[in-house]
Amino acid sequence: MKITGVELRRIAMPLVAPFRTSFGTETARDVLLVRVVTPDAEGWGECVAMSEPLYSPEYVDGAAEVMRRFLIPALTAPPAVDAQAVARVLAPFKGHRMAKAALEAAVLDAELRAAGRSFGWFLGAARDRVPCGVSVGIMDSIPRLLDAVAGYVDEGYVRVKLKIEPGWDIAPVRAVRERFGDDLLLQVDANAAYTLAQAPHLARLDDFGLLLIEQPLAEDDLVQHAALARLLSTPVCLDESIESARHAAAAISLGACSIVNVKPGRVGGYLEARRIHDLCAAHGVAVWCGGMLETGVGRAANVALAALPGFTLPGDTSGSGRYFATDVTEPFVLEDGHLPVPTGPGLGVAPIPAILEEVTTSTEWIPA
Ligand code: NPG
Repeated sequence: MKITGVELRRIAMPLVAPFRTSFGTETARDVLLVRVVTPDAEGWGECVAMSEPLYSPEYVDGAAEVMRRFLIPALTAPPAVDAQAVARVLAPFKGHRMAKAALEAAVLDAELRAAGRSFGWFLGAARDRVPCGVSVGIMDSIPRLLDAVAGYVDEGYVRVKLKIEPGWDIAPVRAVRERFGDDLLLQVDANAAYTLAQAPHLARLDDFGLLLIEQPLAEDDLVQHAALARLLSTPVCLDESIESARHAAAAISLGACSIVNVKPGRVGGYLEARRIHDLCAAHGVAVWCGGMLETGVGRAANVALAALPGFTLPGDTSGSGRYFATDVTEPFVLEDGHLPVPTGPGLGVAPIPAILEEVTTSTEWIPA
């Protein structure tokens, strides 16, 4: 496939409610969409970098800059490129995995649309719908948290993840357990907010029958995560620490985690995400699909990935309405706690032109 050019499109998507984590509060999603144009088809990718480098070193302006200056010229230079080749062509440029993932997804989408095949087919989806969890931000008070969780449980979410940080951990978890009972699938996510010295405190979470504790320590603390895992009965899951299949292999050998959150943007794309899935499956390590407040473009691909057989835990693949009043694609709507895996060519969804125009803040065309 010869790439004719790539469009970078920034869109502003207000969130239905502020989303607070241990690293910051998001009130709107500043999204960079990429549209790869080829003679046969065009494809979309969503870059999951946030406006500020608080979750990871990448941020939206930086992603746009590295794409226009280095990644897109490298991708459009060869006479032809396919999705399998994207990571290799971009490998000389260090890091910038979220930027690379968006470009790879757009090339894959174009390729699959041209072939009339879906993401789910390409990745190896084993089911036609996936069970959905919801990630609940840090709130001002426990009554507010309980109201929010009650709303999501009523909507049918099959698993709840609570964001935690020092000062907002044991009490909210206890309150949610007491109110919703032991059958609620419940997990917590610290986004690297603790140190190993706080292990005795984190061990108090062991009383609440959590599915897992996600990324308690800093992203480069693999050895400390292994030490922590030995001190907790709650399974340790890693997110920020796992940027590649190599990191996953190292974490598993060290005993740093027994569960992995797979986010395609964080690991450089859906192909690397599938490699992590395969590696974890071979080691009996469960994986689940994380979320980065994606629009329907990124969500479609995530739902396809979450349908692979090793994704044995519900993901942060919530319905569009959990994030946005109006999604840029046709909305993903929960049915009985599940989302259907799109079956149409490529992502199976595409931005709706009129909605896209309304939310666009800038566009840039980068010809080959
Ligand atoms: O449902 O998409 C979602 C949000 C899931 O909690 C979620 N994402 O740390 O995993 C995370 C967190 C996140 C959101 C991280 C935005 C970075 C940016």
